[in-house]
Amino acid sequence: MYDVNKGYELAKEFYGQYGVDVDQAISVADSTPLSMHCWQGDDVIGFEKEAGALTGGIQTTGNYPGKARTAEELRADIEQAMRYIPGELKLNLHASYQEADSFVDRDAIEPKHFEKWADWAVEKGIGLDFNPTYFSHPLSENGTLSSADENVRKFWIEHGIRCRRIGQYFYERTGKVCAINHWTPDGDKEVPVDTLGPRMRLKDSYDQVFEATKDVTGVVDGIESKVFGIGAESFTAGSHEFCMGYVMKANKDHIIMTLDTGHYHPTEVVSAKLASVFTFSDRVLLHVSRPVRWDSDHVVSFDDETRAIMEELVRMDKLSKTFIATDFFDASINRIAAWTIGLRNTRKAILAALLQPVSQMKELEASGDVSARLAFKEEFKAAPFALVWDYYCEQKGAGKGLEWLANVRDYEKDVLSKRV
Ligand code: RNT
Ligand code: ZN
Repeated sequence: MYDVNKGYELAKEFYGQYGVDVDQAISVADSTPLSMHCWQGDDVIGFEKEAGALTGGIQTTGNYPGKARTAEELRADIEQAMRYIPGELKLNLHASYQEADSFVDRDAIEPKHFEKWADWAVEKGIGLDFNPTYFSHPLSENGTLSSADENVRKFWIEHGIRCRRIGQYFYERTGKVCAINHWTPDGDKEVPVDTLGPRMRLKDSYDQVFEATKDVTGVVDGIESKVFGIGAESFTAGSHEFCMGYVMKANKDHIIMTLDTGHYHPTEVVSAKLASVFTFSDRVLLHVSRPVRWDSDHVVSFDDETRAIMEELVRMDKLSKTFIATDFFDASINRIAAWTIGLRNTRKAILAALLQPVSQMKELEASGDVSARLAFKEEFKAAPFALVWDYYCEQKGAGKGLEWLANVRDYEKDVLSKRV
């Protein structure tokens, strides 16, 4: 039987050689909130009474049996996954996950339609984050906040306003700041002749949303850009330059950038952007995902880029200034396994980044010893952080290694497979 304590002791000796405090690393990794996205559990469909297909240029692929069909089922599945994800969590909801008794359109949603989610979060002692759903709706087919149709634009502005009020409600119920993420799919299959008009309207719409809700407290707003979506390959109103420009010009504490790891050209990486953003902004919202050749939203992997992002945040001392949210949707595997793997990887990357002698590495760099800098960076790629990870997971009751897999299989057999 593998003894995690032995591994932990050995790892402590290893890291001790470099002055790295293992317990401190565990404690910081553990208390860094991760916002777990609800939409992995039902393929981004939600519970509106007239829910239609997923639109907006994003796509889930796969037809793995057992997806949640009701909010009760989704909460039960989230609870399952949460058992195997150690550390502080929040739940990230989309407006389309409302629980009104009868159909309530997006421009009419109110806090009461999310009361059951709030009750559940309070009972679990976790925070809630939120997202306006500017897609998968009959009025979202030709643009939302950037639409040239003033009635359509008004509808979505009202949706944004309603969402900020619901964000405040979540803050009041949970006592934790609600991070709201604004992402619009607005774009075009071809490059439009007028590329400025949609941007001016998008800017005006955000201005109106924020102006109408300037009394709202306990909310921060991420503005998420994207390079392109399916069907809108040539033009995106909310491009990176647009969103960065909007956030910087707004110059308000609560308006920040959202960087989604799948939303850039394939050779661009978010890890290389963070320091520039933090030069001009105090906080950032991250959507951790895994783009495979495009914004495919694969389950987060413990890969070089995820690790590089967490290393950047740790080295800049910006972990506590970053709202870290996951954003992926894989319908080809057990959805609870997807959550567990993706969220564990995200947390593991944070821990691995913390288990490095950052101040010593900074000193070497400052003294011009770039050979040692490279030697250190390379050495810690294969340091025994997995031993610390296993110990931590066991301490938290989340199960070391792959222990969670048997439980997820049991739940699939007992619960998921019965959903038809
Ligand atoms: C889409 C964006 C957006 C969505 C969620 C569901 O490309 O990443 O964040 O994934 O809002
Ligand atoms: Zn995203």
